[in-house]
Amino acid sequence: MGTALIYDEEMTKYKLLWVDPACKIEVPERLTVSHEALVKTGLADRCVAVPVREATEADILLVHSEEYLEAVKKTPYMTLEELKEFTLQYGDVYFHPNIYHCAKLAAGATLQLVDSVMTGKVRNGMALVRPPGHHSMRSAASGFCVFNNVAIAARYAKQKYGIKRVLIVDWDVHHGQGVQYCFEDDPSVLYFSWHRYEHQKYWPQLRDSDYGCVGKEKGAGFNINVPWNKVGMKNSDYLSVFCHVLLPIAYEFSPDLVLVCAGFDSAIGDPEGEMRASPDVFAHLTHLLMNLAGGKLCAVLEGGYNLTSLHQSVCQTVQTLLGDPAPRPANLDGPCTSALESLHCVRAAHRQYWSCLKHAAELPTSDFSTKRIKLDEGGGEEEERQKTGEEEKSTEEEAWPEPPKRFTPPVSTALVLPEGVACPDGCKRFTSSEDPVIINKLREKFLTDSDDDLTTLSSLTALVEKMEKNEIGNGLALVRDVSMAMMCVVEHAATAHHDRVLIVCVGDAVVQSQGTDDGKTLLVQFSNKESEEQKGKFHIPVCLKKGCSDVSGFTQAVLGLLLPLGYQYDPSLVLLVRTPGSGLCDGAWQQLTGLLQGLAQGHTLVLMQEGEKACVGPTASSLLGVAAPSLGKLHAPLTEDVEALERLRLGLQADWKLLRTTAPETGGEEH
Ligand code: Q9C
Ligand code: ZN
Repeated sequence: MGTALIYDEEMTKYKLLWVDPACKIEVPERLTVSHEALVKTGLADRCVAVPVREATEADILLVHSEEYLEAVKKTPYMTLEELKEFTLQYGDVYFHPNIYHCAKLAAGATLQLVDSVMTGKVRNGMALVRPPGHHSMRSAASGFCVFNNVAIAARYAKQKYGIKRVLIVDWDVHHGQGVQYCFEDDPSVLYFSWHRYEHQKYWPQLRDSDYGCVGKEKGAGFNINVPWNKVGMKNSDYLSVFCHVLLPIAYEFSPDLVLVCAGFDSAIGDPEGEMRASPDVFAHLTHLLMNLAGGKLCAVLEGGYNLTSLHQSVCQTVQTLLGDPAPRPANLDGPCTSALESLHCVRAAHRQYWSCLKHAAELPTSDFSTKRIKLDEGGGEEEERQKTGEEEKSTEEEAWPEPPKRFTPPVSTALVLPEGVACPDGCKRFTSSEDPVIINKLREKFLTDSDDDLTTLSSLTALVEKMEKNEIGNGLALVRDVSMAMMCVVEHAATAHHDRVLIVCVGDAVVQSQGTDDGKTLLVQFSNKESEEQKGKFHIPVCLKKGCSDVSGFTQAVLGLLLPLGYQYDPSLVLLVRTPGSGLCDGAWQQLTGLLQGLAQGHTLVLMQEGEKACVGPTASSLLGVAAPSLGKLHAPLTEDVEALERLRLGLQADWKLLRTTAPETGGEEH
């Protein structure tokens, strides 16, 4: 199952024909540069090329009014003066004799992508389109957008394929107000957007873009706005919003299809966004969405105006859709105070709608909107001055390193299996040549004389080395004694140049905590054992009342606790251990396996006890990059579990800043 790429040069054939400083950044080269980069890196060749088509009138009318369509339809016949005149009624957009044609192709390309994914021709894909769509409204063009490509696609997918729930993730740096207005009273389409806001000082300067706009009537709770009130947001800020807002809600919502308003003006170097996230953050954002909706994900280009950061970000996104392991995320030092304020406000605004947020901290009485209201009234001059100073600084061109080359290991998934257990398709059965010296060492260290054990352990050590050399991506071993195998891997990893190992333990394996406080290993253990005390920064027991059998509680722990810990720890190897009787269902286990592959360049080694043969197939498929099946709509987790998790997070957030969801001095004045 492949990745679709939809592009047509025709969409480069319109441009700004007069002088307009607000529009001069939206150039045809945005598309050519992105496409050329995909060709040059060989990524385009690995995709399934799908042709564009023109959206039909019926398609366009799913979102837009007849009057608006009729008006736009006339633009190909207008003179330059008439085009200018026509443009004036809208904000920050321009028309050209060929833009109507391109706008039909942009919407049609998006629908071709939806068709390819929904019919199973491909698993996922990206459409490179111009003009973008997310600002355009029922009867208005706006912000370079003519037709709302993604909004049309959401309605189209629901109508044509009868799907119940669509998630739209808008990671463009602007608020897609057009998408919000289209679905604000519709609970079947969940819209998430983060955007530069600066307390309503930034375009499009709408109150409607603030966190308090959660949707209307039946759609209340299904519109999520994350306003950025400062520029300069980084990878940590983006990833913490994913872990603490978007993903928990998205998993609870359980979409049948994910559409991404994939604007890259939220990346470093962009003159509009002025944010500082590196292009490889999009590999992670993409990866984190790829296990929703059974992997059905359509990314559609929106903004992105720094040609370099744009093409780098596009390549990161497409390469991730293709299934290549994501690069290790660097410098995740936790979100900034302003991002934490936003995070806190959004979680508080949505806690009444989503059970995953029920225990989010309430908003303090002096909530942050007071600041905005003061600004509206002409106050906040002090802040005005500060902001001006900052803007002078940020106009300096900022350089950033080119994202490191990502390459796929020659062997994706290697399995160490006892004789008689079949090796699933696509995986390689792994045995090491048995070096007697190594065998002897292992015999002494682990006090075992079982030849089977020794063969397994020596294979495991060889596998760990091959992962470090990137010759093998990930692996799975079915072993007689998981605890012994785990100790063996951890010891060997250190000598095999693995700097940090994240151990994720599902169930109550006997875990020796000795040696885990030097930071070389971080152990996170999920079980129902009545609370073991937390044993320092690097040994974190997560106690769930019903162990791992409550999918909701478990998922919440994975998204809000394990992922941020894992991202901040940045391991070079993930050791995922499953003990018998953990109670975890296959689906949740596959989600866990899939999500963890965003870490350590995808180097995950799974250890399972011999009796769990039945789980080899599902695990191998997740390791191979097949999307985990959807867990379905999640019910409310157990209150005790949520409270326990919240306590755990609070206790750990001094050490692990990516766990924070509130600003250090909530409601305070500092930034
Ligand atoms: N400097 C998209 O990214 N201009 N549209 C804002 C403030 C409008 C962006 C002016 C930017 C529209 C798809
Ligand atoms: Zn944008």
